[in-house]
Amino acid sequence: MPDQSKPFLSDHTVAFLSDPYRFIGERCRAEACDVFETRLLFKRTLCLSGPEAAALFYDLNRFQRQDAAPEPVRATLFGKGGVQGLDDAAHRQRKALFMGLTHGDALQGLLAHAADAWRECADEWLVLGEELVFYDAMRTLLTRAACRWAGLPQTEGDWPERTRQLSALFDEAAAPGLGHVRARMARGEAETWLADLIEDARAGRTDLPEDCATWAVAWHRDADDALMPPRIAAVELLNLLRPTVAVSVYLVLLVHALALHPQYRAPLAAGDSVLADAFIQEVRRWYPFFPAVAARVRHDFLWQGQFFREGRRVMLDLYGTNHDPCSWADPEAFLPERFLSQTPTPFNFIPQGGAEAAGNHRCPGEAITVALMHQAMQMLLQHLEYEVTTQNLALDYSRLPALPREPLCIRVNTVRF
Ligand code: MYR
Repeated sequence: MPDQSKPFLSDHTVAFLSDPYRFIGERCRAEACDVFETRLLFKRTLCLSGPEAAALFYDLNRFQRQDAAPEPVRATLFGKGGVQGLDDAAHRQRKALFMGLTHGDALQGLLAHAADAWRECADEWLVLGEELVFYDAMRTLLTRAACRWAGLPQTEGDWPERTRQLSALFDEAAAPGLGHVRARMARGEAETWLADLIEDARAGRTDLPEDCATWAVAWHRDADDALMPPRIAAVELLNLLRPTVAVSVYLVLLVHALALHPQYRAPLAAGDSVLADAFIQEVRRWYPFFPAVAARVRHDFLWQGQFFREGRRVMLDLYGTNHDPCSWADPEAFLPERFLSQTPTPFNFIPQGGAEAAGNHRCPGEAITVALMHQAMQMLLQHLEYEVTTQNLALDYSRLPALPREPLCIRVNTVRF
């Protein structure tokens, strides 16, 4: 098979990191292609964008996930040895654990804890009477909900520390210099804390309830029928806690969208659930969240004239695919109504990955994300009266995760439960 790779390729890591959400999509559109090869973190990398490329990327015969994410991502955001880097039967078995803990009764349990945390926090905000940095407030609220749901023994005094630790894993992973070091340290501390707890649970030294997520992780059996090593179990428990706290990013973006598009507030406050679905999906389509996902080529092949060499890293552009003009009319416009007439496919609407979750590598936590966004919308529009006090709402697309350049602040004037 002809390898048409260019013999020399300059490194584009700096360009990628300065605009991580738009780097792949803009180049694909400029060159009218779905794939190009570049060098990122000094390694040749094939970058893919668009629904056809997404369908290719999730072909499990062509790509695998082992060692796909760059080391800095595994050392902070994902952890090492977790579900994101597994393939085939090992992946399916581990994924079943996550599917069980992110749907049905487990999802309802998390929502109930989140509802309690909203009530507690809203009372605290009212007593404080000050402007709230909404991202900080949501990270605290979701840390409480996630840790209680997981059955983690907690004392009230732990919340700031646990919020800092869990937030650092996604909020500082891509930060320059010391920020990234803090993320690595937070991962080490959090894994030690949870690995000890898993060992205690298995040895009968805790009074964890048997229906909680920590218990399910502690006693999950892998495809080889063995319990996970405690450190890997800790990584997987963090794969439940961290993304739940990271939904705080989407909750900031939800408030941002409500502030910029106030015409939707009245029908949403009146309980129009069809519009609420559409609005939330449009937030997930329009706003940047996770920039790209990675895989490695299983065997040599040719696609759209591009040679895919075995072992080469491939990155699929999530943000750019959600803004692909072939799939979305007027993709840069924020139009919730588009979801009333257009049914998204598993490959053109991929804010948390494409294909399907159980047997492939789509994020299993999508239902949790959407449910927490619905709950937040209801709390904000039906149970609170608040005003956004930040003047400049411009987004910082160079930040990972992207957020408003100036922290989005709200003042809560009334709470009604
Ligand atoms: C999750 O916790 O899985 C969801 C996180 C959502 C936002 C994360 C965006 C940050 C990407 C970090 C890349 C790290 C590069 C070293």
